Amino acid sequence: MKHFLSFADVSDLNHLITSGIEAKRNPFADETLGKHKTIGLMFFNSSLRTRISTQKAATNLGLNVIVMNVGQDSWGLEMEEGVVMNGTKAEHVKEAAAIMGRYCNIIAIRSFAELEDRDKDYAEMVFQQFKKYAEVPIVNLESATRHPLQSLADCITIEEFRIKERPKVVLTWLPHFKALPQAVANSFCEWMNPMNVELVITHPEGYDLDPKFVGKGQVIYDQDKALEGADFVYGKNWSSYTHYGQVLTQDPSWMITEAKMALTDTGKFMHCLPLRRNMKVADEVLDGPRSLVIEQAANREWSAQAVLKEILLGLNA
Ligand code: AN0
Ligand code: CP
Repeated sequence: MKHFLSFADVSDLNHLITSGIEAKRNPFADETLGKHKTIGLMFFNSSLRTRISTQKAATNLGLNVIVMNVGQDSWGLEMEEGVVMNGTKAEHVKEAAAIMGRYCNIIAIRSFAELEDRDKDYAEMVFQQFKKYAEVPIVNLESATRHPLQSLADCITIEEFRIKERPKVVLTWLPHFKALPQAVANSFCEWMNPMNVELVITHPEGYDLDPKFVGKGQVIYDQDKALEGADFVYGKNWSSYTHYGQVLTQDPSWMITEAKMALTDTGKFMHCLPLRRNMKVADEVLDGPRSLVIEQAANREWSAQAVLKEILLGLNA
């Protein structure tokens, strides 16, 4: 594996899932693979899980880790080419990426959607610029349109908890007052498509995702109907893709409660976290036996380890 930006960089999903599960059983089996190599983690946005799990996974593989909060620890970065830099950004990505590429053997980046200009967000400029100028493998720690390390952890979690050969997996939109990106939902769909699952997506009208990510997922606008017989309920809020970045409704009836979970086939509840309790999901679900959110978050370490291992094998080859 060279870069890890999206599912397109994965040649064998089953191998990656198995590698994650093996890392969980034996975290230090490859503890010398990253020896004398450095990974830089660059955060343009906040993080708890991604920051710590990726750092931990890299350490398990013997990598040195540098973590940087862009714009706080370092200078603000200009991404556009040919501009007069008379604004707040003190450094251009051309220099910053080239220099980071000299210090680091792998660069991992988190840079969320700004939710103002859809074409701009979906062009993924930050990642394209780092890929172009850093000349080392780039790892996606959540970009404007995707969160693939989360999706791999989700695949691992579903693999661990599936009872049926082909479980029904329902991605449901949840109510929230803030505009959040589509990245987690997009990516979840992108990774569920090749899995042996029945993928159903439910959300209010106006919240349709980019069809490129939906793939063979079935869209049902009636949440109760969609939840019928579900084995896994995957909750997430996202802002509108068509009315880009807008919050069209905060309808509280979309919150996941025990009554909603009762419609499923003793389904399990998943969410990438962070989440606001009793806005998106009721305490009774999160604190009850159906919630997988802690297991799911713990699996972020193993998804990161599986990906970093593939990249290191590529670098060492
Ligand atoms: C982010 C999002 O929705 O993309 C990160 C999720 C992992 N969530 C928030 O900003 C609350
Ligand atoms: N799920 C996830 O990526 O969490 P953080 O934003 O805390 O990293």
